[in-house]
Amino acid sequence: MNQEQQHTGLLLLGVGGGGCRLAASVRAAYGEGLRVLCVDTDAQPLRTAAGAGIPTVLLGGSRLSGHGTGGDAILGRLAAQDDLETLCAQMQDVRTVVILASLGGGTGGGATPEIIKALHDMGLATVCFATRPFTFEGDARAKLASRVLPMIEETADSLIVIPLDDLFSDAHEEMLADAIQVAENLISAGVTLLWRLLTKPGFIQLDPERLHTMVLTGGNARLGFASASGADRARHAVEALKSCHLLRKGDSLTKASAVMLGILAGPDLRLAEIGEVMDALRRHAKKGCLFEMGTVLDARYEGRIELVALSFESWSAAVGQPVPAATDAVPPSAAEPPVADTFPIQPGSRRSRMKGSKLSFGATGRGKFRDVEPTLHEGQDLDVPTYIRRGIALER
Ligand SMILES: Nc1nc2c(ncn2[C@@H]2O[C@H](COP(=O)(O)OP(=O)(O)OP(=O)(O)O)[C@@H](O)[C@H]2O)c(=O)[nH]1
Ligand SMILES: [Mg+2]
Repeated sequence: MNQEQQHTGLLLLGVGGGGCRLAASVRAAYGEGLRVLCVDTDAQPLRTAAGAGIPTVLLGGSRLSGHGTGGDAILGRLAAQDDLETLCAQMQDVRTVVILASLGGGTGGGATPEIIKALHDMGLATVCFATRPFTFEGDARAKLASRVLPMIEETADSLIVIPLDDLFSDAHEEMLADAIQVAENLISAGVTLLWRLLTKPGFIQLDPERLHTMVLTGGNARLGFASASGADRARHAVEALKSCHLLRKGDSLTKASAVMLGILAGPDLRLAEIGEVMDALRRHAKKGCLFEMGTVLDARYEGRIELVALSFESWSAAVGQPVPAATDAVPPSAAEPPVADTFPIQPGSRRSRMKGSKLSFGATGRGKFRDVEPTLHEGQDLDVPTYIRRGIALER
């Protein structure tokens, strides 16, 4: 681990195929200074990540032999429980974990809530960026994502949901076969910029400590970004940010209780332009909204201004993101039990952490899932992570 990585206490964690590809792409854009870890049930994406010098942890190797879950979120969850100990051992000097997961598959959907819960129980702050599948991927993936989101929300300090449909409409592209690639590039640009704001000296630097505080107090957020060049670029960039689908066309900014804004530009960025951006956003936001701002100056952005915003507001994945209506609705059946039933988790909520209580797994409440029957398998309660069941002490 190099000094830059150690200093920030930040770790980027990719979970599942999509999450790992995103993490690798942020790392490629950012460079060596970014501390990243990729975890998956499928050995193939991990080999690719390892080839790029990224540390990896294979989940559930003993049960899945490195072949992935084939879309089974229960297997994803069990696989995560099998290897939580190895994963948590990678957290030395880490204070805040930024998780990237693409929901819709078995690993991103099943393993992510388990992992976040374990990190939370270690006392780490967690920020989860989760993509929701494109509508064209079908109803089953959309439903799986919708059921997992409340579980992540319950345990993560901050959840940032990125509906791929919205992202794609911001990209102003036709639906193309490479839609996922376009989406991936955009998300990785947003996360890279956020990371650079936190770690690279700019005109005004955001520090990881503030992010840490903001995610603990701010809760859920939406991510938005926009760019503009030419005359009047500051005004155009703000207008573009305000019309960004990911920020609900400005609605999210209006409702935000806190906004973390990054300005990426070339050395030609003028002070007046920073003022113009901030004034316009302050006018747009509600009274008393807290703003944190940082800049990254990079010669490659000469002539351009890029804005990335994390807009913290109160919303719930459970109620705010309805499942798209099924066209060929299938009645609920034993073939598809609700995920909340099949893998109830015992989250320590961010609220209980805010009270300063250090939680152990046994002491945490079951949150929204408290009335759900435990998942018993060969006499063991699978809702209890493996490292607790086996009495393994984790290094803190
Ligand atoms: N960013 C990105 N997202 C992807 C990619 N492929 C799939 N996705 C998205 O990620 C969702 C989950 O797919 P995967 O990441 O392949 O699934 P997984 O988490 O690895 O789970 P399993 O393979 O089922 O164990 C999909 O529904 C897509 O929305 C990709 O190449 N890049
Ligand atoms: Mg996979």
